[in-house]
Amino acid sequence: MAFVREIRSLPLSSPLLLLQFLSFILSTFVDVGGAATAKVPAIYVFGDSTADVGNNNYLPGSAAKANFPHNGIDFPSSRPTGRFSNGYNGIDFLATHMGFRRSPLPFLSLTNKTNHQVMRGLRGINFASGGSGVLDSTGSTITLSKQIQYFATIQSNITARTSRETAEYVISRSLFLISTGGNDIFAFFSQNNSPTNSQKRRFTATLVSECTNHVKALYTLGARKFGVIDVPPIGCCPYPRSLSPTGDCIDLLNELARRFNRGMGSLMQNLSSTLQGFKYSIGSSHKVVLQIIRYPDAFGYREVRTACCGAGRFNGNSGCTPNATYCSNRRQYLFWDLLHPTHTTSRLAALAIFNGSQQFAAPINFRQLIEDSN
Ligand SMILES: *[C@@H]1O[C@H](CO)[C@@H](O)[C@H](O)[C@H]1NC(C)=O
Ligand SMILES: *[C@@H]1O[C@H](CO)[C@@H](O)[C@H](O)[C@H]1NC(C)=O
Ligand SMILES: *[C@@H]1O[C@H](CO)[C@@H](O)[C@H](O)[C@H]1NC(C)=O
Ligand SMILES: *[C@@H]1O[C@H](CO)[C@@H](O)[C@H](O)[C@H]1NC(C)=O
Ligand SMILES: CC(=O)N[C@H]1CO[C@H](CO)[C@@H](O)[C@@H]1O
Repeated sequence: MAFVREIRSLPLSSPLLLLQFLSFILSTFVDVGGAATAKVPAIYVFGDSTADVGNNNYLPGSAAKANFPHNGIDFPSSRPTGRFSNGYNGIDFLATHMGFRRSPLPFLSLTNKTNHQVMRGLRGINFASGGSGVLDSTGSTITLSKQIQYFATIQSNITARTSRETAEYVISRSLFLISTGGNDIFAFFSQNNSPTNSQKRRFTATLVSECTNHVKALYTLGARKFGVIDVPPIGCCPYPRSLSPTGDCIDLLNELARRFNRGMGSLMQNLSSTLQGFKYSIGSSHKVVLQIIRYPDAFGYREVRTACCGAGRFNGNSGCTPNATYCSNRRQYLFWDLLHPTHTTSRLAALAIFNGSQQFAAPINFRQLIEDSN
């Protein structure tokens, strides 16, 4: 119930705004692929399974993997790559919009040859790891702190092999993409599904404060342009719905996501007014997903509750494994598996975040962020 109230009160529901949103999407579809040269030297990606392009494939014991069918069924050659998607994920589309021919490679796929790392590092690297969170205690995969340590080794290799000036030039003009927070919220929820207001406040304040350390660590290593992707209404994923007796979204998860997102907005604004040269945009996958849930028809969706691939209620009881069933009309599904969006949803979200209005990316969109050359 609270969830319904929430989406009704969103200020982006006027038909005019929706029309503008749709028309920019149509105009941008034509643009994609015609991209010429990259608009930033490199993209460095940090976060969880919403951004992982295969790092976890290199972690033998990890449970958070997607390098098996039916994942990747719509990827070129129907190849599972470790992306939690039927095709590409949001990072892939953002990289294309920024003029790259492909998404930056997973850090763990790079060989240990310093030259190779430096060459790749100059074009961007993806450090994201499915299952990770803001907190080191969340998940058992490559923590965000560890991802930043990996970047530090790349930064020092670039500096050693080129020059301090080159490293500073490349890194300060590159985009640092961060997509994280959802797993911390799930972990908190699994330990306490009826927290008091002060417990909620304390938890999200801890997350935001830990993010302050992460972002400052990257700034110290030379990062200046930050693209943060906020936490979607994760209470509406097929997995939480499958736990809910009524099949409704789990409000508490959505509320924690909103609190964390608000805190991140405040944090980034504060950092931009205190740290020299600090620039940022927060892309709202949250608002894109709420729009799709509210206006499925307008976006060509037929199913916004059940996952395309999985098992059990809402296909939300287990992941997309080789023995799971999957849908044929994948373009009409919001969710690919119990927790992740489809290729189609990721494409829509990336377009809105890259080139949309302030509803979807604020205070500027990702295009404006990377075109800012000061
Ligand atoms: C971004 O949107 C503007 C209109 O707001 C449009 O002119 C432009 O072609 C779009 N660019 C891309 C790369 O999508
Ligand atoms: C790089 O070296 C480390 C430790 O020496 C090793 O664990 C890792 O598997 C190596 N990575 C690759 C891609 O060979
Ligand atoms: C941002 O700054 C304001 C004003 O100093 C402060 O009240 C707020 O707590 C800060 N937010 C974060 C997340 O640091
Ligand atoms: C599907 O396979 C997974 C492991 O790949 C297994 O845990 C699960 O029980 C299987 N489910 C069914 C319905 O066979
Ligand atoms: C020259 C230099 O800084 N080399 C470092 C490159 O990164 C690896 C780790 O990935 C370090 O072990 C090297 O010392």
